[in-house]
Amino acid sequence: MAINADIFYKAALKYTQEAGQLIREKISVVNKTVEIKSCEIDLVTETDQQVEKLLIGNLSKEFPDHLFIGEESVANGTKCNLTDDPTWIIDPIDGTMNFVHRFPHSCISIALFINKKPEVAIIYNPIIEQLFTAKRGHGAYLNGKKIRVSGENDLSKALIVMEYGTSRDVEKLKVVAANQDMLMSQVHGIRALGSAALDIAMVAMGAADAYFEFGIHIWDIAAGELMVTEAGGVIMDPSGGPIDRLSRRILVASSNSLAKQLSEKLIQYYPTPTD
Ligand code: LIP
Repeated sequence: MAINADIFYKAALKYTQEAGQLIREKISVVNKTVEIKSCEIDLVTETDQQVEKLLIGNLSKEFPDHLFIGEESVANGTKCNLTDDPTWIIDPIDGTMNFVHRFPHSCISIALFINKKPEVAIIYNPIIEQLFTAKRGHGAYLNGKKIRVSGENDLSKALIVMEYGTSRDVEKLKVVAANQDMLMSQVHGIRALGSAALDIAMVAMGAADAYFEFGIHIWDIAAGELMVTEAGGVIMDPSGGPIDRLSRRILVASSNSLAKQLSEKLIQYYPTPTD
């Protein structure tokens, strides 16, 4: 039976724009109150908690039978389990470290999965007003304008996005640095925005050609998956195999050929559930 995503999309858009107001109000606060999560560079602020509460509170009222996977709810002990049931996957502030530093690249990332497939996705940076939206089968948009990936298929002409992440694990940092060194002399350039959702959105809009990371969580990439595929791009495991959304590993690219070239060169890292 075809899913009428419009109702879900309209509700998600309304509450995401409302939550965006909270972020706009709080970003300029100089000494924000932060709590440390898994390590001293994995932080959470009051605003992360407030945005997640606002989204889950309102969406669960409108759709009482829907389930939720939220970054902060999972941090507080809720199970992270994707079933066939309608499930909203939420990162209230993707790019929390940026938010803490007032670096204007943070966003709300929200996606609705039904039968383990993304149907609706929104990535909203309320600070510089970038609203990325997608509905399955209806394309991807930035501020209402249709977006497409670059289609780049030559690694030597590619702009690559990669991140260091929130882990101080020595082995992981060695692999990230080695990949950066290896790529530096072979591509047009390397960038890091500090937000997986915005990194993927850059590929979806054709502003970058590929992004990969080890150590992200399903809430960092859930909306980005539909955004980049509706914009004509590809998503997979960094080794070139199919994506496993709970593996904490991702590669997206503007073409299959570019993804293949990149995955064949990458030094692989397999995060444990806790690192
Ligand atoms: C962030 C990710 C980013 C990663 C950071 C952090 P958060 O998510 O979006 O890609 O490099 O370490 O995990 O914690 O800001 O929601």
